[in-house]
Formats: sequence, C-alpha cells, structure tokens
Amino acid sequence: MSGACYLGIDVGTQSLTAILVEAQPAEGELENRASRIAARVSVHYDTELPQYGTVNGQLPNEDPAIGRVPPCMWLEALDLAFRKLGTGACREISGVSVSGQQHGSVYLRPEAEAVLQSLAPQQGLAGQIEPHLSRAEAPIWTDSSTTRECEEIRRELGGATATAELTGSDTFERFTGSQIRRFARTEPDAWARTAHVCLVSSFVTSVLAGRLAAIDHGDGSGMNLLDVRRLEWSEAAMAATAAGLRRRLPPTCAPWTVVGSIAPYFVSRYGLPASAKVVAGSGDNPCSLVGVGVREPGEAVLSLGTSDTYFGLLKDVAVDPEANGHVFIAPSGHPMSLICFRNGSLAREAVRDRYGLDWPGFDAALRATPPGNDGMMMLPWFEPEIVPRVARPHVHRLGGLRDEPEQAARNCRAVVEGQFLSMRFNSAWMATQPRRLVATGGGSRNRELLQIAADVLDCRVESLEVTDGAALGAALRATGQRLPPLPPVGERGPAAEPRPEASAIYDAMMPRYAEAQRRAAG
Ligand code: XUL
Repeated sequence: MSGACYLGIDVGTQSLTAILVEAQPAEGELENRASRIAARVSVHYDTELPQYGTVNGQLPNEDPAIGRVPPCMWLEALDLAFRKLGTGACREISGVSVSGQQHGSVYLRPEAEAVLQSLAPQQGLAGQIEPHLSRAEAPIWTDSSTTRECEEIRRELGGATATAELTGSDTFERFTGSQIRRFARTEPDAWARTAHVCLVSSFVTSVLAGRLAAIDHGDGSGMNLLDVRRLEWSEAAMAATAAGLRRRLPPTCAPWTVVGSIAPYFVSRYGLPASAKVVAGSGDNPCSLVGVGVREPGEAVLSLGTSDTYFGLLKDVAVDPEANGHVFIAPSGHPMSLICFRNGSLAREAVRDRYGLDWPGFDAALRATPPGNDGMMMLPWFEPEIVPRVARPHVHRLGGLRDEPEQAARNCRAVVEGQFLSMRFNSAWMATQPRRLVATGGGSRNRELLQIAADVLDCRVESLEVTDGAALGAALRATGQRLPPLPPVGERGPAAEPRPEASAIYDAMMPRYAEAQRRAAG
C-alpha cells in the first residue's frame, strides 16, 4: 500500500464492522478524498459469538422494554475483527477510531483504569476486563424502560423544551441520562461500586488506547447531559440525573482529539505499529455523516430504510420547539440535527402489499398519478410514530382518498407524499433549507420516490450506495482531521432535480398538511 491506512471500527447493534481505508498523501498533506477501501471485516454477534445468546444483537428478555448487551461480547468481537484483519493489514495502520451505537452505556469499577494500562497480550480482552465491570450488562439504544426517569429528569430541568434547549433533546428512554438514573435507583450497590461511566464508543476507545478516554461532543450529545452550546457537562443535568455522577464521568473532548497511541496489547498481539494514533470515538450517526461525505451546513442525508431518518449539518444550534428532534454534535464540530420517522419503508410496504403490488407496480402507480394527488392525502401511521409522537397507530385518509382497490395508485402516491410532507413540516425547526440531499438505504434506489422527495423538499436529491457508512466515517475520522477526507467515490444511483411546477403544488399543500397533522396527532 502506498498511502497511510486508517481503521474505523463500528460497534453496531447486530455486528462489529472494521474498515481499513487508504488515503494518499499529496505534498505532505492528506488528499481531500480517501483513495480506496483496503480491507473490510465484520463479526456478526448472534452467529459468530453464540455463547452470549443474543438475538439481533441483544439479550432476550421477557420485558420488551429491556434492551441490554454484555459488553464483553463487543470486546470478543474486537479481538476477532483484528484476527480477521490479519497482521499484514494491521501493520499498515496509522490511526484508529471507533463509531458506537449511540446512547448505550458501560459501567466500570475503580481499578479498571489500571487494568486497561496493563492488558496481557497472551489472553483475550473479555476475560481480562470482565471482572472490572460494575454492571454485567450494558443498556443500549433499544431500551425503553426508563419512562419514569425521563419524566423525573424533564420535570427537574423545567419541561421538554427547556431540556431540549439545554441538552439538544428532550429526555428519551434510550438516552443515557435516564438509563443512568434508573441504574442508580434500582441497583444502588452496583452504582456505588461504579467509578467510571462510558459510552459504547468511549469504552472501546479506552480499550484501544489502554487508558480511560474522554467522551466526544458527538456521542456526548446523545446523553441528555451535555450542554450543547457550551460543549461541557451541564451541572443542572447531572444533578437531575444521579447523585455523584460528576466524578464518574470522564472529561468531554472535540471529536477530532487524539486520545493517545494504540495500547501495547494490540502491538504485541496483532502487529499494529506502536506509533498508531487513537482518535476519540463518536456516535454512529455523526460518523455516518462523514461516511456519506456530508461536511457542510446545507447538506443533509435522507436515509430511507425500515424507518426513515433525516439528518444534516446546522449552522447554529436550533432546537425543535415540539421536542421531537435531536441536536447532536457532528465530527466537524457543527451542530447536526436528526429526526427519525418510524413509519418509513414499513408504511410504503404496507400500502404496496395492501393492493397486491410489487415495487415496479408501486413505481408505475407513482408515475400514473399527478403531484399533489388532486388533494388526496395520507397520514401513514401504520405503527406508533416517533415524529410526530403518535402512540396509537392510525392511518388517516383525507381529501376523498379511500382505502379501496380502485384507488390503489392514489394510495401509493399518498403514502409517499404524506411522508415527505411530514419530513418538510417536522424539519422546519432546523431552519436550514438544504442545498443537497444525499439519499441512502433501500428506498433510495427508487427514482419516483426521489422525484417526490426533490419536489416536496424543493432540493436536489442524489442517491449513493453506501454500506457501512458509520465504519467508513470512523476510518476517515481516524485521520484526526476536523474535516476528514471525503470517502472514496461510491456507486451512484438515480438523482432527481426539483420541478418548479410540482414544488409550487406542495408549497400550497403545506398549510393543509400542517392542519391535518395537528388535528390527528394532537
Ligand atoms: C439514534 C439512535 C440509533 C442508534 C443506533 O438516536 O438511537 O440510531 O444510534 O444506531
């Protein structure tokens, strides 16, 4: 390999993925774009580490609200990933960084710091670190058992909007603050034994660096503990969360901070150069922004998957007055917004199946119907919705739209238009009209869908085939640059330009959509 190589490790929900990227230096500087992906390995928890008994990456529990993982499984996956990479690739690594599923937390006993500094390369990580966890299971983002704690913290901080103004988000069950509060309340002895609270990203970073790592502003902003304007832990939020939290939290740091050199464990065991740098870990959503090459305010990502997410860079912190959205800190230090719509492809598939169509049939229906659907509209809440918060699923059909086979095509258009009208309405608080939207995920291959997105959102939409965006983003962040290199050019899919006549129709529809949402969601 001729360029320097950087490793990104994404500790995801179902698997751990490591990507080695080669970046060509140009006149002593890194080029603006990484040249190629040199290696990729992945460890699927359920099938490759079956001894942990996870299902879809988490421990089964009779209470569906509980989502937990044994942190040792991530450590074993890390060892396995380095083994799969092999010493040939490991020898080339100049920098490493971690992307972690956001919000999950790991709890360590006081002596853990010394243990991290002296890991023996003859034994695996899990066995050496396990005795020094003060909690055997880590709550992850799928956990929704902390409604009581969310209410308590929110009340203490002066309500939903005040909480969002301070920490970037209202309290949410999966966010780390309410998880810490529940742990301290339900397991006070284990909490008393805890000296260090880590996030998934900072825990794995600490292991790689052989020392307790700071929490970066990006992942820290998913905790309801970071003051997102001052970029430091909020005294009020810590006090509202748990007694003695201050001394258990590590410092915060900018996402591009070098936390140290790689621990001797990885040098001896896998052959990494002792000079390889470890850059602060961050959350998977901030890392994904880098992985798809978004780095200027005015660019946003439209991820059309099981659920649809819309996230992008903001010029300044702007908070959702309805308290449905989140403000995180992006790897460049800019604020980034994120909203998540649960009824994404789930709702599109429900309509497709309802009328016995396949995807080409669904597309044909979109082509056969006019922008604006002659006033017919749908609020497609087939499942409970996150944005806006809708607890009881209900599909609303308006403007003469009915659930009958003669209106199959109308329903196809209505579900898609309803989704993008919702995205436009519910992202208005971000106060940034995007110049460019990058669509990823299964839905981004559908040209008609992209055209409706471009027309409703009045913005060019490009689709990009990106798999492992978070791991790729972590690899690019491992260069330690505030503006990491752009990813290697990926496979491009269809693109769509907004059409002024169609956009004007959607402009005119917005007040009706807003009123319909207000009435239906309350
Ligand atoms: C974001 C969220 C998930 C996790 C896991 O708030 O909960 O996207 O980051 O990927």
